[in-house]
Amino acid sequence: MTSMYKPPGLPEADRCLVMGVVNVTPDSFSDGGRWFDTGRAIEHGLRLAEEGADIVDVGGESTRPGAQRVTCDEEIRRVGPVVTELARQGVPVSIDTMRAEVAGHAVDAGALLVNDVSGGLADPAMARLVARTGVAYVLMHWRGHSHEMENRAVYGDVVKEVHDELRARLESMVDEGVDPGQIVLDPGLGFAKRPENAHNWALLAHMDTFHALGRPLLIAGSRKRFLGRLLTDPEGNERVFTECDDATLALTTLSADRGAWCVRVHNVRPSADAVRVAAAWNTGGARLDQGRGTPVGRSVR
Ligand code: PMM
Repeated sequence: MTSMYKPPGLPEADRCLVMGVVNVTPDSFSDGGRWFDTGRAIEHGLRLAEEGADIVDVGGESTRPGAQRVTCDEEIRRVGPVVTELARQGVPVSIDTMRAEVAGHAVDAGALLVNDVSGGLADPAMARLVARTGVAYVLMHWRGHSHEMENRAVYGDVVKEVHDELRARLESMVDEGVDPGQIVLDPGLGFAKRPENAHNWALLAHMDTFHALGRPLLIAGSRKRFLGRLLTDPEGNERVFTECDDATLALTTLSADRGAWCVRVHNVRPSADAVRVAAAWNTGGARLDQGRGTPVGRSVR
């Protein structure tokens, strides 16, 4: 099953897309510090595109639980040159930001997608920016900034509440002039969701509920703590995130099979293969028979 929706300006494929992550930060969940240098971040983004990323997501602010915010100027300093250079080299770029000003800079520099983990709640100017530019927009379920999200992870029925809150945000963005066709929804795995309460698994088990909102879905569980928690060893030690890429791959395969529009991952190549396997399986190889295939990677230089 593949998603039937095509947000504007983004790559099209008859399969789930893969978004590769470049965190230009010293302190992210899962790869903090490794690409905190403009040159290395650009090289990494190019490598992810060559490994099969359909979109490269560039972020300059960590959203790990407890993280403090960076200033807007610092965020622009981190992501600006990376977005500019990747876009110049033909890579489809997404900007991971909660700030309209950063998003505006990135769109001017060639970003095709604004990935806002706050779903428009952190910056009241975001909806206007998205409406004015017509850029594709990921609206994620969010209940507050990193320092407060743990306390807000309280649910009676997590699936219903996340669904209702996403729908309310979707309606609010549309009221502010955004075309619904621009919007991709994301249940926000790990954001105000507690790994010990199975919130994340409940959301994944009910993807059909989120499909019913009528928009493409982005699933971003790569290396998140609920995977490490699931893989706790007999001594009670959670699996560290660096050892969660096989579990992430399983998540990609299942998400693609359940109709996700895109998965966001740190280790691109295995997921790029998996989405092709899922598509071939679900079409009985129909597209392969037509000789079109689904080539991995792109020449970007
Ligand atoms: N998670 C992180 C960052 N950006 N964007 C979307 N749309 N959805 C997510 O769940 C999401 C995101 C945090 O993960 P990282 O710091 O390991 O990249």
